[in-house]
Amino acid sequence: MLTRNFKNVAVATVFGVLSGCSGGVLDPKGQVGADEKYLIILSTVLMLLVVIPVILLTLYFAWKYRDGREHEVYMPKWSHSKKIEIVVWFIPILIIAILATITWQSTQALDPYKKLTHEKDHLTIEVVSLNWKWLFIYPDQGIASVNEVVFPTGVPVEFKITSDTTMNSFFIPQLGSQIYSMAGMTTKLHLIADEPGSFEGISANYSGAGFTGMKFKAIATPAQSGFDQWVKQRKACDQVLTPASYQALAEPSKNNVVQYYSQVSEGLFQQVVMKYMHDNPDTAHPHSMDHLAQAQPRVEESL
Ligand SMILES: [Cu+2]
Repeated sequence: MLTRNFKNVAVATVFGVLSGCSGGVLDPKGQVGADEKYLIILSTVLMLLVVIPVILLTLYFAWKYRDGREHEVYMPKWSHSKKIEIVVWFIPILIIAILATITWQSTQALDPYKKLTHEKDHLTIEVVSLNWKWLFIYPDQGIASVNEVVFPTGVPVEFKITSDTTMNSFFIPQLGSQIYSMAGMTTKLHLIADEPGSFEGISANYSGAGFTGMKFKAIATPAQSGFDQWVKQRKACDQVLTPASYQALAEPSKNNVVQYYSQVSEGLFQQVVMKYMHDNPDTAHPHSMDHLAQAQPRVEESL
């Protein structure tokens, strides 16, 4: 009876702990997220190879050399052990070498700027972080949305990200990789959803009073047709994103509802980026998006 109760409690605990993972980085719904979950688990296990023996040996030595012990050999002149030296040097070096190799390979493989290898073309979505909401512009579809981003399942998405305010961090935990959004710069992130669903999107970088409400839904439609239909619906609404209505949108506001724009004035994203560059003679002339992306140092390098 007692055993069965214990089992129930144990099972409930395990499920309780695991359910805490749903919706986070340990519950990935796309290839990038899945690769990163594997990395997290692999590096944790490698580090536990050191941590667990250290904990066990600490307890063992505390017990072995306890006060009042008998029959231990007393060696006051002891000073060196090849065996111990080998263990304390070789094992950490080996683990660091393995971690370094994995880090090197995975930073190349999971480079957020690198296009995903996929038979389908990338869908481009431009992201602007505002106080305190997210604006998504679909340059090819000519529409925009606030606090909701929609794309088809199984299609790689290229996010081009900037900020019209302080630094934020664009993060959809279940799809993987977060990246900073910064004024006057474009950062890039390539993600894919392998399963349809609605995923939480957040800013992973505190940006002031309305920060807690600065959330968005990332919706992966089951098929391309679902996305096309969503675009069609957005085209039907009557709000238009012009430089003037953008100015109104960019005013600080908290806990924003989802909004849609059926049209977006051409090059708005680029204008937002360039807004912060006018004092720099090197960048004062108009740039094409691609030129801009190439000319900028990458975020990692510039930090
Ligand atoms: Cu130039």
